[in-house]
Amino acid sequence: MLATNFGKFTYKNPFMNASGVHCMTIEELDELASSTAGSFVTKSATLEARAGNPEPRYTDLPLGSINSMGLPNLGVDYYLDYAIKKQQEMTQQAPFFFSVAGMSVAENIELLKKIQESDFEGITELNLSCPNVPGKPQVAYDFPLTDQILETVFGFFTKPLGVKLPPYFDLAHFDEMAKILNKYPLTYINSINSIGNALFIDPATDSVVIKPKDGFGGLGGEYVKPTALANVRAFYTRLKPEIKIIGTGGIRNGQDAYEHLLCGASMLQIGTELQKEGPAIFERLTKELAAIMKEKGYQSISEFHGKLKTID
Ligand code: RRO
Repeated sequence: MLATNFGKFTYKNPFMNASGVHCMTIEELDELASSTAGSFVTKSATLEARAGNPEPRYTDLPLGSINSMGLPNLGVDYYLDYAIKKQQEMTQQAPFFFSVAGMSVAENIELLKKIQESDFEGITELNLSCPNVPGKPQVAYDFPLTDQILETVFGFFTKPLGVKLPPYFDLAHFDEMAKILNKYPLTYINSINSIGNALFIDPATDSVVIKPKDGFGGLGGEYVKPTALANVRAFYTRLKPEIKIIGTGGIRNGQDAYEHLLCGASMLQIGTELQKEGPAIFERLTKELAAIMKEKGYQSISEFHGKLKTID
């Protein structure tokens, strides 16, 4: 009932983790692989391992979360070794996702060359939207730079590739980014990364709640759902149909998942709520989404996928 088409792949259900949550170590990745989730993605990797920003660097908030992790990860070789071993063991036909986030254009190219030359057969996600590395602006807010990176990457990269995008807030920006993305043989885009550089104040202490960047960090959870839905919808109506969409942002229950699918998402990633509930959340979400579909008389996602109604 919950099977979802994603280009030439079919997943048993659309749910997976959002990169960064429950995917730093082999132990966490194995827990996702053996959970109810339809797939999973590894923590965005850099060439060398990184410790990330000083703690506290993640806090749950009343309606979501704020983080400034600063790209902590165990280095690309750690995840690539795991991925190549894991892909042999997996009984599912559809492959999992491997995320990379270089700190420069040159590092992104080097990371993707490494994946291209490796035995990894899954899908690669290029994260162009990390909001939390001091002194490094989010790449995907620089349109010419994004275009230039994609042009270079598709000069040599022949495996399935998607990009993780930050939220956009203006129709002109959706138009401009879609025009760039449509030039390339992308497998998918993932919208949205956290809303960058939010600020949360603890009313009891008059203080910010995370240490890095004087409290500025990426906002996730319930706060961001309307922005995430807008980004999924805006790209679904602008991108060529070969480019699939992963909807990420504010999914806490079956209704949130249903809305992302209605806007045109084909896979769904869970960040903040997975952090709060752990991998058992996937069982709950699949049940809740199936119950909504049953109530509405749908037998498959394809019957309502992308079919958001507007008012004449
Ligand atoms: O590690 C992080 O601080 C981080 C990354 Br790379 C990202 O893409 N999104 C986010 O909210 N945090």
